[in-house]
Amino acid sequence: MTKRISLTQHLIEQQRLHNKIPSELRLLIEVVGRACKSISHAVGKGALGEVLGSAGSENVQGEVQKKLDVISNEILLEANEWGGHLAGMASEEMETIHPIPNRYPKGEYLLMFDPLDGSSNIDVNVSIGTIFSVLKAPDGMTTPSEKDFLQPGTKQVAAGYAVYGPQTVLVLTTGDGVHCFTLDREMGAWVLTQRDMQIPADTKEFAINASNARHWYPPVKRYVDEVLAGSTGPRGKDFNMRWIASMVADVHRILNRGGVFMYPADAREPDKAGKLRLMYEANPMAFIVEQAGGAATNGDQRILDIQPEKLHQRVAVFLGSKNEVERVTSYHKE
Ligand code: P6P
Repeated sequence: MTKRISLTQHLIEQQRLHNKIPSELRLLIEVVGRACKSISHAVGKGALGEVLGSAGSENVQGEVQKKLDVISNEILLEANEWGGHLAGMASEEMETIHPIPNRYPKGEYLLMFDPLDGSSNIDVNVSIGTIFSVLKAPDGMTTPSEKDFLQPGTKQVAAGYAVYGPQTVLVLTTGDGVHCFTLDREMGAWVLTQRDMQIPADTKEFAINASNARHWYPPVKRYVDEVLAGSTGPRGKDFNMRWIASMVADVHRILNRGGVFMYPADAREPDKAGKLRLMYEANPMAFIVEQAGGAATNGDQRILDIQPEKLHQRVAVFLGSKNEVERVTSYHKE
């Protein structure tokens, strides 16, 4: 077995050997890693920690907040406020951006996150996770405003997610491949367990919430009908379907064995945007997927090229095995 190295050693190697990441960014990623360990601990307690169920409030999305949504958001805010590497934060759980309090030093990065993705799975013990994205603050910025966060996904300097499942894993890219760390609970350390993850270009597995089929636009309906027809249809091979309703878990499966994940816009939304959020779900996942040799579009263009207009804007998402994403995207263009 190859010698295991920690997240810290991996990041220092990236910083020192490859000059890929500045020390401030390394520190930021380590702080986020520590926060994800704390969230994993809180999630793992379940009913014993009296952290299940609803918080009795709604977030900016109009979704009922779970206690663990609020706890996870607080953990990330508190862990990152004092470090001196951030100029501001934004979260799915907060309507406006969260500037760094004046009593703390400011840094040059902006951090966005979905603190606990897949909340509908919390109370039934199905994998959930944290998704995060890091941007550089615009040059000359003093006090951050929402517009400073509205940068296309190509400007991300780091992105990652944690999955709180049978294992707790942290998957990270800083633009130099995708690497996976598994939490060693005895040592409390993130240990490198997979380097340079690669998504197979072809797959026999697709992920979509099929209960929305009657609302889909024709290109999605055509793609899904073809994969459902399997070896009897134009694809000439049988497909399997998975839908965990936790994006982090579906994406992690795809990173490990290929697949195509789809959350399309459908006839229910007049603005044709879909459900998932661009800044702290689609962009970080698109950066990771592309770094692993996959593709990510909104059916029309590369997700990373989209110029954001609003902090919580939604976007249609097709991501995963390159050849399948290109196929379903091509159907949108016919
Ligand atoms: P649906 C979780 O709420 C989430 O944002 C993603 O993690 C997941 O892929 C999707 O929504 C599930 O949506 O409509 O199937 O419940």
